[in-house]
Amino acid sequence: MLDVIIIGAGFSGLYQLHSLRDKLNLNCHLFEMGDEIGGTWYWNSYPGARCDTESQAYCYYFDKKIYNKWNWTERYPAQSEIQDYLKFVAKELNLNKNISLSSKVIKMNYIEDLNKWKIVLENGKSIESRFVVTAVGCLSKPNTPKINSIENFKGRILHSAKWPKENIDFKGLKVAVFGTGSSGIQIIPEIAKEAEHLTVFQRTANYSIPANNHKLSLKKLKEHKINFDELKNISINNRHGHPWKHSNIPITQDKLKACIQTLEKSWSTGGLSFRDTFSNINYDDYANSIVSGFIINKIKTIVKNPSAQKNLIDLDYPFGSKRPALDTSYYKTFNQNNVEIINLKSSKFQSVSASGLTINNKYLMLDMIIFATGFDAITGSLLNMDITGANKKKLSSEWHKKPNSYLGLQIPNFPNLFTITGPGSPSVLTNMPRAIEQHVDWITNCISNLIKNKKQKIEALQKSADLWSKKVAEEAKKTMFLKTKNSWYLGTNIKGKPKGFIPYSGGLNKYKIICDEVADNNYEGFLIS
Ligand code: NA7
Repeated sequence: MLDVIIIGAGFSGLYQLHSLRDKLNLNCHLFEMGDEIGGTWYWNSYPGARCDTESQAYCYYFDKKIYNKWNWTERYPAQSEIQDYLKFVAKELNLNKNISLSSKVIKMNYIEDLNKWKIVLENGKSIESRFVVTAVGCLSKPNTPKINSIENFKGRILHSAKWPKENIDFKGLKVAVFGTGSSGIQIIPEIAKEAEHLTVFQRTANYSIPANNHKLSLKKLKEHKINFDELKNISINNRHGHPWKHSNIPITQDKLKACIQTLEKSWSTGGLSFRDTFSNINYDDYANSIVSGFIINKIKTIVKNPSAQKNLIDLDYPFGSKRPALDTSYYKTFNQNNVEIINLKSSKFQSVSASGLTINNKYLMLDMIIFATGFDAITGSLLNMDITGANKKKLSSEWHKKPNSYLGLQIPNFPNLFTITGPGSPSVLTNMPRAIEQHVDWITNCISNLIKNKKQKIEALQKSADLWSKKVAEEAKKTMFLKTKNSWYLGTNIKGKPKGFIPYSGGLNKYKIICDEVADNNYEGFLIS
């Protein structure tokens, strides 16, 4: 029997394997369903796929030597470069020998009288361990919409999150893209460069900030390495785990002109730090309306076609209540003659045939349909595994009404099972590697503590999870996140999914203090036996 099974070979699984195997000397094995390591960066290999966090921060901080050895080439790392980076780290730490690829976990159950977990792979093989750590990612179960009569279509259908590994030539093709979230916003300008015609189906317009991506100079790269300790310190104290300091200046009516000038500067710098230009953008209706209006004006200036412009500014929710995107020429793409946008809100979708679809009584010939329609986020990949805990409790039943979890780390009735970046933790609201490192370190210390004290089992108490869920809901009320009815943060993009704000929005910095206090108070809220 193994000490620990880790599921998933993305950022979290790789670091968890290293920590438990090399720091605690445990017998660990990692199972990964992909044919290569990389997690989300293995699957999402669509044209234009790129991280929205800057490269100097979208990497591990736990080992300065590894940080210094790797050289990023661009301000925002592209998908292939991130995957290469993860392969490099796995090689540096000699992780591959404890990883099984093409090994999808389909089922796991806790054997109560023996206090162990049994996991079952798709190939029928089963493996047992004392602990299980899920490192399955928050955006790993793709959401493919059910479109009436789609099975009639004889052209190619692709999903951005399950992108094929071969090179796809869009030249001369008539392509449709469904979805204008971060993935759609990245893929659309790339396909528009080649396709004969591109039709974008927009259900909800999005606020997007220029990425202003560029090659990194050697000087900049050196600077990042010299400033590593400072970068790390700033990121740990940032609400979202990003390497910049929060502004403490609010947008106020009396200084509006100066505020707009500052927004202009931030806009030309580009990046997610735009959200933090002022202290109250994410909390105050007035400040937010100024920023939302600012972006709408930018869209109006960039997009020349009146009908495209009208659709792209059809924004009935405040900036930042849904995840804002970063783009490279997204809005400009709609000035191209080969690109059109159809607003699904005001359209009548009729039918799909072998070579196209009919919408608003108009037939549209298509060679390819691309879904950039997102994910069953945060809980989807956990529920995908058919998990049964103590007292024969199924995770799917336990989470039928809401995904209850203590700190996003453990679920009552599922002893010795840890969930990296699970529901109720800051996860998707952060620069993920920072949230992941915090979780992995906490889990590693927790298991180390159990071993040191000759304990066998740790389990979140029901009342701790209930209280934590309340806290998660209270924190969300203080933000703009509830000012939209629909977002994947709220679970509304998936039919039948419980509705409610899923991640902890109080900030990664505050969350870390809470987790550390829980551990210092002898794992308060957990039952250890
Ligand atoms: P998102 O952000 O969930 O975006 C998915 C997009 O697909 C969004 O515009 C959806 O509209 C749209 N969508 C979903 N279902 C449909 C149907 N049935 N028809 C038309 N359009 C649909 O996923 P992404 O992959 O872009 O980004 C996920 C995260 O990855 C991102 O936030 C970053 O953290 C990185 P909706 O807004 O739901 O109306």
